[in-house]
Amino acid sequence: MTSTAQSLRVFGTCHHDCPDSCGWVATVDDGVAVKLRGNPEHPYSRGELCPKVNRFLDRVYAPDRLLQPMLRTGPKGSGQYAPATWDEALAVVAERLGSIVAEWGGEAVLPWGSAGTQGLIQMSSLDRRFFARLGATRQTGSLCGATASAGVAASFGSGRGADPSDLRFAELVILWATNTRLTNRHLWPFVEEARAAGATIVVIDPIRTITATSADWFIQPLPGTDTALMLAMMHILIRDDLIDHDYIDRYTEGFDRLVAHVASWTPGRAAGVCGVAAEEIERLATAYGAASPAFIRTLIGAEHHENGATFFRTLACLPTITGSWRHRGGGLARSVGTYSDVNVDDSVFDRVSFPVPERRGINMNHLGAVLTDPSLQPPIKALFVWNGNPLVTVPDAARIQAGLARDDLFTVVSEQFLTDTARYADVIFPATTQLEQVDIVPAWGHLYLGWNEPAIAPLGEAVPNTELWRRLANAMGFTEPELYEDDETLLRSAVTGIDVDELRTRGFLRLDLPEELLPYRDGGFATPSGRAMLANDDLADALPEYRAPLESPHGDGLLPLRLLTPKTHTRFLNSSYSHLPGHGDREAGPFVEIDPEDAAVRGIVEGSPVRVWNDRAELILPATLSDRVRPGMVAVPFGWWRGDGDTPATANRLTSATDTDWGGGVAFFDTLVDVALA
Ligand SMILES: Nc1nc2c(c(=O)[nH]1)N[C@H]1C(S)=C(S)[C@@H](COP(=O)(O)OP(=O)(O)OC[C@H]3O[C@@H](n4cnc5c(=O)[nH]c(N)nc54)[C@H](O)[C@@H]3O)O[C@H]1N2
Ligand SMILES: Nc1nc2c(c(=O)[nH]1)N[C@H]1C(S)=C(S)[C@@H](COP(=O)(O)OP(=O)(O)OC[C@H]3O[C@@H](n4cnc5c(=O)[nH]c(N)nc54)[C@H](O)[C@@H]3O)O[C@H]1N2
Ligand code: SF4
Ligand SMILES: [Mo]
Repeated sequence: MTSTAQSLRVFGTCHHDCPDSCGWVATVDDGVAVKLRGNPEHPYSRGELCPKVNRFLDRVYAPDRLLQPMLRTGPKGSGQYAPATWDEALAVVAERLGSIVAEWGGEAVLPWGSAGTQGLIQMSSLDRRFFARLGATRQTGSLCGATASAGVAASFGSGRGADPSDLRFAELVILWATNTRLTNRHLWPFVEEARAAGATIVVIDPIRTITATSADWFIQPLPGTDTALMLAMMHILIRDDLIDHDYIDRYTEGFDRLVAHVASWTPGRAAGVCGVAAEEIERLATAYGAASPAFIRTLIGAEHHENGATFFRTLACLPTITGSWRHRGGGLARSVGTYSDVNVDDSVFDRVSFPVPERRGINMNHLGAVLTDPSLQPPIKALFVWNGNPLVTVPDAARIQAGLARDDLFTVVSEQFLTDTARYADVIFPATTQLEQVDIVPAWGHLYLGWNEPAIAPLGEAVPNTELWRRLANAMGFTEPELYEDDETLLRSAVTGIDVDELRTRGFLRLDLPEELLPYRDGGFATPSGRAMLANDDLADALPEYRAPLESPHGDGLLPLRLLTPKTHTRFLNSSYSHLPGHGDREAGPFVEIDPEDAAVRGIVEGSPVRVWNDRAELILPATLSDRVRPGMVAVPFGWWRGDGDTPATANRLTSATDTDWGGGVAFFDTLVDVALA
C-alpha cells in the first residue's frame, strides 16, 4: 500500500471464478475508490484486467447494490422486500432455523455456496464450521472442476498437470475444449509467444469460438465425442511408432492392454463417431507425435458431459505415451489449483473441537431435484445460498424455481445484487465486494498467491461472508470460539511457509515450487505404483472407453439437436454482470445459434423468433444463423438473468442435471432440444 497527499494505492487480487486471478491496484481518494487497474508488476496478468473488471467500480458503486438486510414482503419471486436492521433479520433467521432444526433435525438445512469469490476465506471457511455446528446437510459435488480433476487422477493418481504458461516452449499447442481468449485471456499472450517462436496452435471445440478463429488449425468434433478422437490418435501414434518406449517402460502400467484396446479404434471408426474426417485425425496425430514438445491445454468445458471424467482420463494418456512430460512445453495442463497445497491448507477450516454428528451429503447439482422431492427424509426446510446464483447457473433450473417457490421452504441468500435466486429469499443479507474485504486468492490458472487488501470500507451495511457466519453463530447462541475467528487469524491459520507480511506488501508471491515445474519428467505419478495408469482396474471401464452421450435416459427422448450452453460473453462472468447496464451484450439479449442447414429445414431465417424446447422447459429466443455451430447442434449463451424472477432466458432451464461418470460433476452439455418457429 502506498499513499500520497491525495490518494492511496491499494493492492488487491481479482476474486472472480476465473483462472487468471489478476493482480490489481485500486486508487482511493477520501475513502472512495476512483480507479482500478491491473498491477503491472504481476508476473502473470502483467497489468491487464479484462472487459468485465475494467469496470468493476461500476459494480461496486452500482445504484442497485444491496446494502441493507431485507425481509420478504411479497410472494416468492416477486422481488418485494422491506429493509430491516441486522438485528431484526438475524432474529428472523435464528427463530426459523431454531424451529426447523427442532422439528426436522439439522439435516433439514441445506447450504449451497459456489465460487462468487474464490478467495481463501470468503469462498469457504467459517461456513463449514457454522453448518457443522448446526448439524446441517453437507454440500457435496461440484459445478466446476472436480470431474476434470477426478478424470486426470484416474490416470495419474492426482489431478495435477503442467504449468499452463509453459506452453510458450511448445512446438504444437492444442487448446482442447477451452476458449482461452474468452475464459483465460491472460494465457493468450503465452500462446502468441509460442506461435511467434514457430508453434502451430490447434483448437478442438464443437463451436468455432473466438479462440478457434485465432488458431492456425480448428478441428470441430461433435460434442461429447472427443474420447473417440483420442483413442484414434493413440491408435495412430502406436501404429506409426511415434511414442516414447523408454518413458512407457519406466513410468507407466497397462500399456500392452492399451495397445490391444486401441487397435480397433481406426481413424475411420473415430471419424464416424466424432464427425471429423479420418485424414484430419491422421494429420492431428502425426503432428502431435512429431512435435517436440507438444502441449495440451484444457480447462473445464469438456467435463460437463456424461463421459466427462473419461475425457480427461483419456486425454492424460496422450502426453504419457509420447513421453512429452520430459520437456518443458510438453505434457497436459488443466487447473493448477491444487498446487497451492504447498502453501495453503484449507482443511483447517474443517477442524472443530465440538462433536459433529454424521451428516448426509447432497450434491449441489441436484438442487432442483432435492427441493422438489416429496420423499426426501428429512425434507429440505431451510436453504442458505451465498457466492452463487443457482437459479441461473445450475442445470434443470425450472425445477429449482419450483423448489424455491415452495411456501414451506425458508431461504436465506447473501448477495451483492437482487439476483433471480435472491428474489426467492425470505431474508437477504448484503455482501461486500472484493474491494471491501480482506483475503488471499489462490489461483487455478497460474502459480501465484494474491493478496487482497480491502481498499474501501464496506458500503452500507454489507459484510464479508466470514462476518455473516460469525453473526449467524451469535444469533443462534453458539458459543464455540472457532466459530468466531477473525479474518486475519483464519488467513494465517491456513497458510504455511509463506511470509504473509511480504505477500501483503508485494500483493502476490509465487508458490513455493520449482521454476520448472515438470511434474512427471521422471515419472513420480501419485498412483500406488508411482506409474501412470494407462489401464485402471478400479474403474468400471479399466481402459478408456468411448461411451456415447445420452446412454442413460434423462427424459430428453429422441430430440434431434444437441444443445451447448457455454460461456460466450466477454463481459459476463458466469451470471455476474449480465444485469449491469453497459455490460454490452445485455442489450442484444440471449439468442440461439443454429446451423443454416438445420434452420432451412425448419423455415427459420436470421432473427426468427423460435422455440427451443425439451421436456424440461421452453425458451423463446431469436435465431442467429451461424457456422460457429455444426449441423445437429445449437448453442445458447449461458449467464443471462432477467431480474424479474421469471428467468425465461436462462439456458439452464433446458439443461440436464445428470451426473458425470465420476467426480461429482454435472453433464449439462449433454442436453437434447428441438427448435421450431415460435
Ligand atoms: N469471460 C468469461 N471468462 C470466464 C468465465 C465467464 O463466465 N466469462 N467463467 C470462468 C469459469 S467459472 C470457468 S470454469 C472457466 C471455463 O473455461 P473453459 O473451460 O475454457 O470454458 P467453457 O466455456 O466452460 O468451455 C470451453 C469450451 O468447451 C467446449 N466444449 C463443450 N463440450 C465439448 C466437447 O465435448 N468437446 C470439446 N472439444 N469441446 C467442448 C465449449 O464449446 C467451449 O467453447 O472460464 C472462466 N472464465
Ligand atoms: N449452462 C451452463 N451452466 C453453467 C456453466 C456453463 O458454462 N453453462 N458453467 C458452470 C460453471 S463452470 C460454474 S463455475 C458455475 C458458476 O455458478 P455461480 O458460482 O452460481 O455463478 P456466478 O454467476 O458467478 O454467481 C456468483 C454470485 O456470487 C455473488 N458474489 C460475488 N462475491 C460475493 C461475496 O463475496 N459474497 C457473497 N455472498 N456473494 C458474492 C455474485 O454477486 C454472484 O451473483 O456455473 C456453472 N453453470
Ligand atoms: S475476471 Fe479473470 S481476467 Fe478479469 S480481472 Fe478477474 S481474474 Fe482477471
Ligand atoms: Mo467454473
